[in-house]
Amino acid sequence: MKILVLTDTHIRGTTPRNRLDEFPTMLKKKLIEVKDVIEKKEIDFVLHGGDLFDRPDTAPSVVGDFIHILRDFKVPIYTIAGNHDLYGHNPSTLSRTMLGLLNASGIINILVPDDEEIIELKGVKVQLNGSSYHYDLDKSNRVSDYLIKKRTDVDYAINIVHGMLLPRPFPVDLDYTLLDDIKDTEADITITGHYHTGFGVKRLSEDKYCLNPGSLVRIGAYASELKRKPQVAIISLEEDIDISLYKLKVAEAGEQVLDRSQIELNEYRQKKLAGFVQEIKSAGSFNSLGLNDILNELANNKDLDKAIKDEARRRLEKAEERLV
Ligand SMILES: [Mn+2]
Repeated sequence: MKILVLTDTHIRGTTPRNRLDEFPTMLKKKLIEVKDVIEKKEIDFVLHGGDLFDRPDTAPSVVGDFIHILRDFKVPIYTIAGNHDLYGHNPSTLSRTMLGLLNASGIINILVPDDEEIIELKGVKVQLNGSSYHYDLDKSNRVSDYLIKKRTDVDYAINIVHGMLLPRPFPVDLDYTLLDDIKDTEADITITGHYHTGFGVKRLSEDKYCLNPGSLVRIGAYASELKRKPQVAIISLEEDIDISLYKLKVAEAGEQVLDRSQIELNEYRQKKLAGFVQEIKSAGSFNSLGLNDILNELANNKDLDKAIKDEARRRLEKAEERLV
């Protein structure tokens, strides 16, 4: 059985200001290459890690264009909702979104945590579970979305989560889950999206794997994105698990598609923000640099006037937005 994995396609009809090329055209080219890989490697089905769309209300004309390509995959597509697929990052809005519409029309299939999909092909039986984005994911040591039970009658179990699963701690305030925290999962392969840089293939143990091939698109103007070549993963399930990564040939070098001046602007803003946080810290007795802590302490600080508090909140919000 062969499975192709891709994530965070962020389908949209416009070009982000960080990009130098025409984003929708390039994304179509990439997905057509994915279609060719599906044919050539005789892929049985596709797993998508969420954020299929950049917005929940993507224009019907744009969705229509991309539906043509997804249907050309000619294999089932299983996915989960990413935060960008939903209104206000709220899972209960799914039925009103374009992703919800694609699910209702059978173009894609949304996986859920407790009711696994069973696929039996070429003598291999696989269980698929999935967790869409929700508010509590990755919050305060909550790992339950990553821990699934494997049925006794399947050969392999795969769990796909739109969460911030990372190989090592992140140096900024951000909710995340570490690979080390999910060692108790019975999933043979845990797949994530959300973290656009990705971490490729990692082993949780002798025979358990974690996979995040990284976003298929480069939207963020960060130095690390300049070096990254978008890729998909191909999982082969037979007697053993084999996972390989395939870099897209149509994807151009980072310098060709990302605007360096935007990257420099972002770095400049980050430095200014760090300086601002330092100033705020010295104006109050802030014990921690966590975003929520800063917001709470700001609310309780009686020595800062309202305009400063509002400006601080606005800048913190903007800084957080850039981390997504
Ligand atoms: Mn994303």
